[in-house]
Amino acid sequence: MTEQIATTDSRTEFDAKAAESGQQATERYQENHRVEIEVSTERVNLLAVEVLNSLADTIRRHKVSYDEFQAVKGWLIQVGLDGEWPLFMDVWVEHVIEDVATEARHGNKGAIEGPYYVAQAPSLATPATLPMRADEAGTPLLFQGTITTVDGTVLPGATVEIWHADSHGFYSQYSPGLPEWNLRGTVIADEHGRFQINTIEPAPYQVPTDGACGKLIAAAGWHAWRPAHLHLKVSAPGQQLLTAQLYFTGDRHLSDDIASAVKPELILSPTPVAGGPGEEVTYDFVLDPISA
Ligand code: MBD
Ligand code: FE
Repeated sequence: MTEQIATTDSRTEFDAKAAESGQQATERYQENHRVEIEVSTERVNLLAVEVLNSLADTIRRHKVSYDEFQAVKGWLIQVGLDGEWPLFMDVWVEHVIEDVATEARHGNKGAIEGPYYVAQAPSLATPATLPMRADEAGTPLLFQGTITTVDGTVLPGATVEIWHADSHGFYSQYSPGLPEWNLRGTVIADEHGRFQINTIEPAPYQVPTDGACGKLIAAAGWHAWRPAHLHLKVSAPGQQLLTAQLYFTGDRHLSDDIASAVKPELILSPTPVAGGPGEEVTYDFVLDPISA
Protein backbone atom coordinates (compact mmCIF):
# COMPACT_ATOMS: atom_id res chain seq x y z
CA MET A 1 0.00 0.00 0.00
CA THR A 2 2.97 2.37 0.28
CA GLU A 3 3.61 4.65 -2.62
CA GLN A 4 7.07 5.13 -3.96
CA ILE A 5 7.84 8.80 -4.27
CA ALA A 6 10.99 9.72 -6.13
CA THR A 7 12.53 12.52 -4.08
CA THR A 8 16.09 12.42 -5.33
CA ASP A 9 17.54 14.12 -8.34
CA SER A 10 20.06 11.58 -9.52
CA ARG A 11 21.50 13.81 -12.21
CA THR A 12 25.09 15.01 -12.14
CA GLU A 13 26.76 18.20 -13.29
CA PHE A 14 27.46 16.47 -16.61
CA ASP A 15 23.71 16.50 -17.28
CA ALA A 16 23.71 20.31 -17.29
CA LYS A 17 21.40 21.83 -19.89
CA ALA A 18 21.68 25.30 -21.38
CA ALA A 19 18.03 26.04 -20.69
CA GLU A 20 18.41 25.03 -17.02
CA SER A 21 21.37 27.27 -16.23
CA GLY A 22 19.76 29.96 -18.38
CA GLN A 23 16.51 29.79 -16.40
CA GLN A 24 18.51 30.00 -13.15
CA ALA A 25 20.49 33.01 -14.36
CA THR A 26 17.30 34.71 -15.53
CA GLU A 27 15.59 34.15 -12.15
CA ARG A 28 18.69 35.38 -10.32
CA TYR A 29 18.69 38.54 -12.39
CA GLN A 30 15.06 39.13 -11.55
CA GLU A 31 15.74 38.63 -7.82
CA ASN A 32 19.01 40.53 -7.44
CA HIS A 33 19.90 42.72 -10.35
CA ARG A 34 16.66 44.17 -11.63
CA VAL A 35 17.11 47.92 -11.62
CA GLU A 36 14.55 50.67 -11.98
CA ILE A 37 16.31 53.80 -13.14
CA GLU A 38 15.14 57.17 -14.39
CA VAL A 39 16.53 57.78 -17.86
CA SER A 40 15.63 61.00 -19.65
CA THR A 41 13.62 60.91 -22.87
CA GLU A 42 16.57 62.58 -24.60
CA ARG A 43 19.02 59.87 -23.59
CA VAL A 44 16.70 56.98 -24.47
CA ASN A 45 16.07 58.61 -27.84
CA LEU A 46 19.80 59.19 -28.45
CA LEU A 47 20.87 55.65 -27.60
CA ALA A 48 17.95 53.84 -29.23
CA VAL A 49 18.28 55.81 -32.47
CA GLU A 50 22.03 55.21 -32.61
CA VAL A 51 21.73 51.45 -32.02
CA LEU A 52 18.92 51.11 -34.59
CA ASN A 53 20.85 53.18 -37.11
CA SER A 54 23.92 50.97 -36.82
CA LEU A 55 21.68 47.94 -37.34
CA ALA A 56 20.16 49.61 -40.41
CA ASP A 57 23.66 50.33 -41.76
CA THR A 58 24.63 46.67 -41.43
CA ILE A 59 21.42 45.49 -43.15
CA ARG A 60 21.90 47.86 -46.09
CA ARG A 61 25.65 47.29 -46.46
CA HIS A 62 25.27 43.49 -46.53
CA LYS A 63 21.79 43.32 -48.13
CA VAL A 64 20.36 41.15 -45.34
CA SER A 65 17.53 39.05 -46.83
CA TYR A 66 13.96 38.40 -45.60
CA ASP A 67 14.90 34.78 -44.78
CA GLU A 68 17.87 35.97 -42.72
CA PHE A 69 15.63 38.49 -40.95
CA GLN A 70 13.09 35.77 -40.05
CA ALA A 71 15.87 33.42 -38.90
CA VAL A 72 17.29 36.09 -36.61
CA LYS A 73 13.81 36.76 -35.21
CA GLY A 74 13.44 33.06 -34.41
CA TRP A 75 16.87 32.97 -32.82
CA LEU A 76 16.12 35.99 -30.60
CA ILE A 77 12.90 34.29 -29.47
CA GLN A 78 14.92 31.17 -28.63
CA VAL A 79 17.46 33.15 -26.56
CA GLY A 80 14.54 34.20 -24.39
CA LEU A 81 12.97 30.73 -24.23
CA ASP A 82 16.35 29.28 -23.14
CA GLY A 83 16.71 32.02 -20.49
CA GLU A 84 19.99 32.95 -22.12
CA TRP A 85 19.70 36.74 -22.18
CA PRO A 86 21.93 37.03 -19.07
CA LEU A 87 24.53 34.79 -20.74
CA PHE A 88 24.34 36.70 -24.03
CA MET A 89 24.64 40.12 -22.35
CA ASP A 90 27.50 39.08 -20.07
CA VAL A 91 29.52 37.28 -22.75
CA TRP A 92 29.23 39.83 -25.56
CA VAL A 93 28.33 43.19 -24.02
CA GLU A 94 29.36 43.41 -20.34
CA HIS A 95 33.10 43.78 -21.00
CA VAL A 96 32.56 47.16 -22.68
CA ILE A 97 30.28 48.36 -19.87
CA GLU A 98 32.90 47.28 -17.33
CA ASP A 99 35.70 49.13 -19.13
CA VAL A 100 33.67 52.33 -19.26
CA ALA A 101 32.49 52.03 -15.64
CA THR A 102 36.00 51.59 -14.22
CA GLU A 103 38.14 53.78 -16.50
CA ALA A 104 38.81 56.37 -13.77
CA ARG A 105 40.12 53.84 -11.23
CA HIS A 106 43.72 53.94 -9.98
CA GLY A 107 43.60 50.72 -7.99
CA ASN A 108 42.94 47.21 -9.13
CA LYS A 109 41.77 46.38 -12.62
CA GLY A 110 38.35 44.73 -12.61
CA ALA A 111 36.54 42.37 -14.93
CA ILE A 112 32.96 41.43 -15.73
CA GLU A 113 30.71 39.75 -13.14
CA GLY A 114 29.21 37.21 -15.54
CA PRO A 115 25.89 35.42 -15.06
CA TYR A 116 26.72 33.07 -12.14
CA TYR A 117 27.22 35.25 -9.04
CA VAL A 118 25.10 34.36 -6.01
CA ALA A 119 24.96 36.81 -3.10
CA GLN A 120 25.24 35.76 0.57
CA ALA A 121 27.59 32.81 0.16
CA PRO A 122 28.68 31.29 3.52
CA SER A 123 30.84 33.66 5.58
CA LEU A 124 34.31 32.27 6.41
CA ALA A 125 37.11 33.63 8.60
CA THR A 126 40.64 33.61 7.18
CA PRO A 127 42.39 31.18 6.73
CA ALA A 128 39.36 29.80 4.88
CA THR A 129 38.57 26.67 2.92
CA LEU A 130 35.75 27.03 0.41
CA PRO A 131 32.85 24.60 0.74
CA MET A 132 33.67 21.62 -1.47
CA ARG A 133 32.90 17.92 -1.78
CA ALA A 134 35.00 15.48 0.27
CA ASP A 135 36.40 14.07 -2.97
CA GLU A 136 36.50 17.37 -4.87
CA ALA A 137 38.70 16.84 -7.94
CA GLY A 138 41.32 19.35 -9.02
CA THR A 139 44.69 20.78 -8.04
CA PRO A 140 44.53 22.30 -4.55
CA LEU A 141 45.14 26.06 -4.64
CA LEU A 142 46.10 28.36 -1.79
CA PHE A 143 45.14 31.85 -2.90
CA GLN A 144 46.27 34.62 -0.56
CA GLY A 145 46.96 38.32 -0.41
CA THR A 146 46.41 41.68 1.22
CA ILE A 147 43.73 44.28 0.57
CA THR A 148 44.77 47.94 0.69
CA THR A 149 43.61 51.38 -0.38
CA VAL A 150 45.34 53.16 -3.30
CA ASP A 151 47.62 54.94 -0.81
CA GLY A 152 48.73 51.63 0.73
CA THR A 153 46.65 51.60 3.93
CA VAL A 154 45.62 48.04 4.82
CA LEU A 155 41.90 47.34 5.13
CA PRO A 156 41.21 45.12 8.17
CA GLY A 157 38.02 43.11 7.84
CA ALA A 158 37.70 43.70 4.10
CA THR A 159 35.51 41.13 2.38
CA VAL A 160 36.45 38.82 -0.50
CA GLU A 161 33.49 37.14 -2.15
CA ILE A 162 34.78 34.34 -4.36
CA TRP A 163 33.00 31.92 -6.70
CA HIS A 164 34.31 29.66 -9.41
CA ALA A 165 33.69 26.57 -11.52
CA ASP A 166 34.86 23.12 -10.45
CA SER A 167 37.56 21.10 -12.21
CA HIS A 168 35.05 20.13 -14.91
CA GLY A 169 33.94 23.73 -15.55
CA PHE A 170 30.56 23.63 -13.74
CA TYR A 171 29.15 26.20 -11.28
CA SER A 172 27.09 25.25 -8.24
CA GLN A 173 23.43 26.41 -8.40
CA TYR A 174 23.59 26.45 -12.23
CA SER A 175 24.36 22.79 -12.93
CA PRO A 176 22.56 19.84 -11.31
CA GLY A 177 24.13 17.53 -8.76
CA LEU A 178 26.42 20.02 -6.99
CA PRO A 179 26.13 21.00 -3.30
CA GLU A 180 24.41 24.39 -3.02
CA TRP A 181 27.45 26.46 -2.06
CA ASN A 182 30.17 24.37 -3.72
CA LEU A 183 33.23 26.57 -4.38
CA ARG A 184 31.50 29.75 -3.20
CA GLY A 185 32.34 31.77 -0.10
CA THR A 186 32.54 35.17 1.57
CA VAL A 187 35.95 35.44 3.21
CA ILE A 188 36.65 38.10 5.84
CA ALA A 189 40.23 39.41 5.90
CA ASP A 190 42.12 39.61 9.22
CA GLU A 191 43.20 42.74 11.14
CA HIS A 192 46.10 43.21 8.70
CA GLY A 193 43.85 43.11 5.63
CA ARG A 194 45.17 39.64 4.78
CA PHE A 195 43.19 36.73 3.40
CA GLN A 196 44.03 33.07 2.76
CA ILE A 197 41.66 30.93 0.73
CA ASN A 198 42.05 27.20 0.16
CA THR A 199 40.24 25.95 -2.91
CA ILE A 200 40.92 23.98 -6.09
CA GLU A 201 41.90 25.25 -9.52
CA PRO A 202 38.87 25.61 -11.81
CA ALA A 203 38.74 24.26 -15.35
CA PRO A 204 38.18 26.46 -18.40
CA TYR A 205 34.49 27.23 -18.94
CA GLN A 206 32.58 26.38 -22.09
CA VAL A 207 29.43 28.34 -22.93
CA PRO A 208 26.63 25.72 -23.19
CA THR A 209 26.62 24.38 -26.74
CA ASP A 210 23.00 23.14 -26.65
CA GLY A 211 21.26 26.52 -26.26
CA ALA A 212 20.67 29.57 -28.44
CA CYS A 213 24.03 31.19 -27.60
CA GLY A 214 25.78 27.94 -28.51
CA LYS A 215 23.87 27.92 -31.78
CA LEU A 216 25.19 31.39 -32.66
CA ILE A 217 28.72 30.33 -31.72
CA ALA A 218 28.55 27.25 -33.95
CA ALA A 219 26.87 29.09 -36.83
CA ALA A 220 29.55 31.80 -36.76
CA GLY A 221 32.40 29.29 -36.55
CA TRP A 222 33.60 30.60 -33.16
CA HIS A 223 34.78 28.56 -30.19
CA ALA A 224 32.80 28.61 -26.93
CA TRP A 225 35.59 28.87 -24.36
CA ARG A 226 36.56 31.15 -21.53
CA PRO A 227 39.94 30.60 -19.84
CA ALA A 228 39.79 29.13 -16.32
CA HIS A 229 39.02 31.89 -13.83
CA LEU A 230 38.24 32.82 -10.25
CA HIS A 231 35.44 35.37 -9.80
CA LEU A 232 35.80 37.93 -7.01
CA LYS A 233 34.01 40.83 -5.38
CA VAL A 234 36.27 42.69 -2.97
CA SER A 235 34.78 45.34 -0.70
CA ALA A 236 35.49 47.46 2.36
CA PRO A 237 33.72 50.43 3.98
CA GLY A 238 34.49 53.70 2.18
CA GLN A 239 35.94 51.88 -0.86
CA GLN A 240 34.44 51.17 -4.24
CA LEU A 241 33.36 47.57 -4.78
CA LEU A 242 35.84 45.75 -7.01
CA THR A 243 34.38 43.04 -9.25
CA ALA A 244 37.21 41.08 -10.86
CA GLN A 245 38.32 37.79 -12.31
CA LEU A 246 41.73 36.16 -12.05
CA TYR A 247 43.14 33.85 -14.72
CA PHE A 248 46.02 31.37 -14.87
CA THR A 249 49.22 31.76 -16.87
CA GLY A 250 49.56 29.30 -19.73
CA ASP A 251 45.80 28.88 -20.29
CA ARG A 252 45.19 28.43 -23.99
CA HIS A 253 42.25 30.80 -24.06
CA LEU A 254 43.86 33.86 -22.44
CA SER A 255 44.17 35.51 -25.86
CA ASP A 256 40.75 34.54 -27.26
CA ASP A 257 38.30 34.55 -24.31
CA ILE A 258 34.82 34.46 -25.83
CA ALA A 259 33.76 37.02 -23.19
CA SER A 260 36.71 39.39 -23.96
CA ALA A 261 37.36 39.81 -20.22
CA VAL A 262 41.06 39.00 -19.80
CA LYS A 263 43.45 41.78 -18.78
CA PRO A 264 47.21 41.22 -18.34
CA GLU A 265 47.08 42.51 -14.73
CA LEU A 266 44.64 39.72 -13.83
CA ILE A 267 46.77 36.68 -14.71
CA LEU A 268 48.07 34.56 -11.82
CA SER A 269 51.25 32.46 -11.87
CA PRO A 270 50.82 29.89 -9.08
CA THR A 271 53.84 27.91 -7.93
CA PRO A 272 54.00 24.39 -6.45
CA VAL A 273 53.66 24.23 -2.65
CA ALA A 274 56.92 22.88 -1.19
CA GLY A 275 56.25 19.32 -0.04
CA GLY A 276 52.53 19.59 -0.80
CA PRO A 277 50.20 18.40 -3.51
CA GLY A 278 48.94 21.75 -4.71
CA GLU A 279 49.88 25.25 -5.80
CA GLU A 280 49.89 28.66 -4.15
CA VAL A 281 49.74 32.23 -5.33
CA THR A 282 49.73 35.67 -3.74
CA TYR A 283 47.69 38.46 -5.28
CA ASP A 284 47.07 41.79 -3.57
CA PHE A 285 43.96 43.89 -4.16
CA VAL A 286 44.02 47.69 -4.23
CA LEU A 287 40.64 49.42 -3.80
CA ASP A 288 39.70 52.92 -4.99
CA PRO A 289 37.98 55.23 -2.48
CA ILE A 290 34.34 56.17 -2.93
CA SER A 291 34.73 59.68 -4.31
CA ALA A 292 33.42 62.45 -2.05
C1 MBD B 1 31.00 32.45 -17.07
O1 MBD B 1 31.49 31.64 -16.12
C2 MBD B 1 31.44 33.70 -17.09
O2 MBD B 1 32.34 34.05 -16.18
C3 MBD B 1 30.98 34.59 -18.06
C4 MBD B 1 31.47 35.98 -18.11
C5 MBD B 1 30.06 34.19 -18.98
C6 MBD B 1 29.59 32.91 -18.96
C7 MBD B 1 30.07 32.05 -18.00
FE1 FE C 1 32.69 32.46 -14.81
